[in-house]
Amino acid sequence: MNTENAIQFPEGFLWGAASAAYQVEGASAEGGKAPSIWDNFSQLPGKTKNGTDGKVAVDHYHRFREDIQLMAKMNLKTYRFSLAWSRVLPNGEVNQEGLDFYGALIDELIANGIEPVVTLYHWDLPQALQDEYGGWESRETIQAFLKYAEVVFKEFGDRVRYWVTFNEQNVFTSLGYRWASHPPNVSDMKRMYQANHLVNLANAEVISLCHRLLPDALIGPSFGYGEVVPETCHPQDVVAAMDANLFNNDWWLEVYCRGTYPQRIMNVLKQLDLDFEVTAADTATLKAAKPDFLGINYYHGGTVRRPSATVMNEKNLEMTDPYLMAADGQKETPEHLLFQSVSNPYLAKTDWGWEIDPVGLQIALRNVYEKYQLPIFITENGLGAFDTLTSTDEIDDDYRITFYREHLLELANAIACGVPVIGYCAWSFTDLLSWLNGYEKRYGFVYVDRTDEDVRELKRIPKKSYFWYRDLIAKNGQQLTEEK
Ligand code: BGP
Repeated sequence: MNTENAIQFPEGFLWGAASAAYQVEGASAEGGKAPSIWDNFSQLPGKTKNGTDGKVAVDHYHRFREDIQLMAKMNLKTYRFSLAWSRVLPNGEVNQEGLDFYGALIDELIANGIEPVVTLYHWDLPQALQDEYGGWESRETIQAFLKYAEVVFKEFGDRVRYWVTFNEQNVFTSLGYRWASHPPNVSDMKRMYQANHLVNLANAEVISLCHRLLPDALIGPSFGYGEVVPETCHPQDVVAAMDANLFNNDWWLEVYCRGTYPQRIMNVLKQLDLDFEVTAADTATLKAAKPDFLGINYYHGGTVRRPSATVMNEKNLEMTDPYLMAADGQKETPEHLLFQSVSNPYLAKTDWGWEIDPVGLQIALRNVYEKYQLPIFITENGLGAFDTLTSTDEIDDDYRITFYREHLLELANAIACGVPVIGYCAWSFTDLLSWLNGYEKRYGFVYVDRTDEDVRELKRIPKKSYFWYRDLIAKNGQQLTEEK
């Protein structure tokens, strides 16, 4: 289906932009804030690009009023941001200055007609919880998370309607516990699956808590979703893509939406001794919680083929389920025998090699909705690029406008196909710190003048895409039709 002549976004569609505390706030040791795991991890040699960190970031902590004025002039309807848990409860006790900061931010947004969308956890666990309990490997951390959530639900629940539980659980658990490229800097798949289970419990419990305390609020996780497609129509490639979607997407979405783990993966994990304990009480907790919406962060999907002939032949596995035949005790990675990632020759790539796949957004939205039947909120989508200032201090980021236009057309197609989409948060409003790529991988509608090494004046300069998005919002997306 296409919407050539009539692009329709729902009345009240939440046009927005998103950020995360560690990536924008700075003031990492001000206002009573304690260190988070990211404050410490970024100081480890070689972990981030040029040792970049969030000490100053783009100084949103001190400049949020200026930033919100820019948002208002852009017609932004919503702003998704995260609370730094270590600012709110630095050492387990409430820090009034931290609450006051977020209270002022929320009030300023509302005064400017901008709906706040608050993420509870965008990766910056208080370091004290990591040190004391082992972070997400301990059920104590779930209790600490619930205490923190209760504080902010009670404090801001009268003004905040939309809450996001965890940002990209799939990303922070795998980068943190498998690839050791995020804190807590661990490379151990058994520990990863265990930590992931506890985060699932925390997610479920905080949703139930929110529903108890704030019956009118809407809460859900933000998941980093990428649809996986087969490289060819070879039936084994199709099976490989099914498995990849299970491993990369439904492994989390099934738990969020149905409270159960896909049996296929549980079997594989058991075979590899990567399984983890799920008690009857855990299952009850997972099943009791139902998100009100699914937040989808969409950057790109993936393409896979069946495992190489070598792997298949070595194990004499052609045309059968490799896990039924795998030798006892082998320590392969779970994905190894099921699918191999390949690049998609039909797609262009960003300066950082990420595939650009707007149609993949339509596919993702339609599939997720068909399976899980929940309203969807696009909580992130954007393009990381090198932006350059012209001699007259402008940024002609036509490539970013093209990126957004193409993705929003596909979003409109998904809506036209019947997917209820609440809103769309571009990543990001201002330029900000990229976790591992420093300050030169720019995502914002607003340029922030700083480099990895030099904080400079942090001057804000709206880019060409800023004005394009402003006009788009003013006409609730109609401009996309005119531009076609
Ligand atoms: C998402 C994160 C964001 C943001 C974005 C861009 O996974 O939720 O916080 O960082 O990716 O990623 P990067 O900065 O690595 O380009």
